[in-house]
Amino acid sequence: MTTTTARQKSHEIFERAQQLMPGGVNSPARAFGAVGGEPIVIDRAEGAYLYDVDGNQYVDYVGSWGPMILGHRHPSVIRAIENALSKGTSFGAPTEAENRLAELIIDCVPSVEKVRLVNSGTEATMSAIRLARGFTGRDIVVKFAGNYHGHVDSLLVAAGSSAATLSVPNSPGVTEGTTKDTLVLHYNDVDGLGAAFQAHGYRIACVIVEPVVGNMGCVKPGSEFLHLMRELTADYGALLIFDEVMTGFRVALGGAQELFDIMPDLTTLGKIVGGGLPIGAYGGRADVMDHVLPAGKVFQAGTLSGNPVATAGGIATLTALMQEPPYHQLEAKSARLANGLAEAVKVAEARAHLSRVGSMLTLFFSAGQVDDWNAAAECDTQMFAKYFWGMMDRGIYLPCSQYEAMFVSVAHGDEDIARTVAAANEVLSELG
Ligand code: KE4
Repeated sequence: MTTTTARQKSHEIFERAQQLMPGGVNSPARAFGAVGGEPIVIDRAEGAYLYDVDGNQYVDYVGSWGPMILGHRHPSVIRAIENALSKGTSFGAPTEAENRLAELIIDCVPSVEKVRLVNSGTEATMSAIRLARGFTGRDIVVKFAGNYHGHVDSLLVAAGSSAATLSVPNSPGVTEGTTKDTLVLHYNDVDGLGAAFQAHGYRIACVIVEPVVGNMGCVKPGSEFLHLMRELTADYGALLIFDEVMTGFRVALGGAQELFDIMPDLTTLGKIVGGGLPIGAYGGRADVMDHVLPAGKVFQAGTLSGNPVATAGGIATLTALMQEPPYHQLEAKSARLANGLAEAVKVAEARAHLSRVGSMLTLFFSAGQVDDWNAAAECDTQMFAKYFWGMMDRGIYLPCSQYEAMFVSVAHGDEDIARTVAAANEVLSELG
């Protein structure tokens, strides 16, 4: 197995980066804080591969944290972006491309009747929460420990100890006032969900949930959990928001709501919807969306929302996914990878468990299955860090945290999967 350890240029560039930008990065997830060492500086990407500035090649399972389901530089996406560029980059005025992308989202995502394009997943979730509060006239927002919805002030909160406990900020700069109406429950805690609605139901504006969690690692919802959430929100007049920024167009063309056949009131999207360019979106029931300015009174705006170059990337990506849905082949490929990793865990007698939904998966260094944040928090993150670097040195680029999901793309071939499983066998046996 070849190792890729020469990373001198990455080191020099990252040294300089730390003098220019906080932590040398433009998003903390990239700083390798959870695994130690320094991030690899990327020069270019193609298909399933990243190439760093020292010329090392890696099989990429981050995929820009989800967007690159077609693989890097998919020809039709690149062509569409180049074509858009030939007409200009931004107009600040309506374009037909925005209609086209909105139509594709509405065609793909079962519950979406109307949609607003924004520039990131965070903007999408922040706007959806404001809309839910504006539509219901209520204040309380329910979220779940281990779910991440972007850096929305009101959602940067520590987990409450019980259903009745309103939460406290977990980032400097977020005020008590901003989080006093945020209730944090435990994922898959059916009783806690019922108790929260019993205690606060008619004051709850919305529940926002990752219908398959990616942000504590890949964690599946229990069969009853999402259905009860849909029932309770409907019964109490609260809105159900599926945060499908990660699962949208990933676990199925119509996201988790198609997979589980549950219709939320609002859906937030990001990542794949832009095909690697900065797009987010929120949408859902037309009677709710028509409360958004200028149709309604809930304010939300954005200079580059619906940007013609970004929408070109999104249109090409969704068109490719609709014309040749890759979900069966992604399922087969991802299952082969998961089975190979699980086998490597067994042979090495490693204390680890694999969790997968479609082409998003996580190898948890845990004693048992991970169903919520309490279990995820028990993971051996030191062991994960050793596994991460062992795989990196064998040219396998994994998400740099135990609490992220790996993504398989259309571009990953059998040889990439085999190379990954072989590397995992070596690393897990060494760690054994
Ligand atoms: P962005 O603002 O990063 O586009 O989206 C925020 C967001 C919202 N909802 C979910 C379910 C998400 O997963 C995210 C962003 N995901 C992280 C990685 N898990 C993005 C990586 C980063 O922060 O750099």
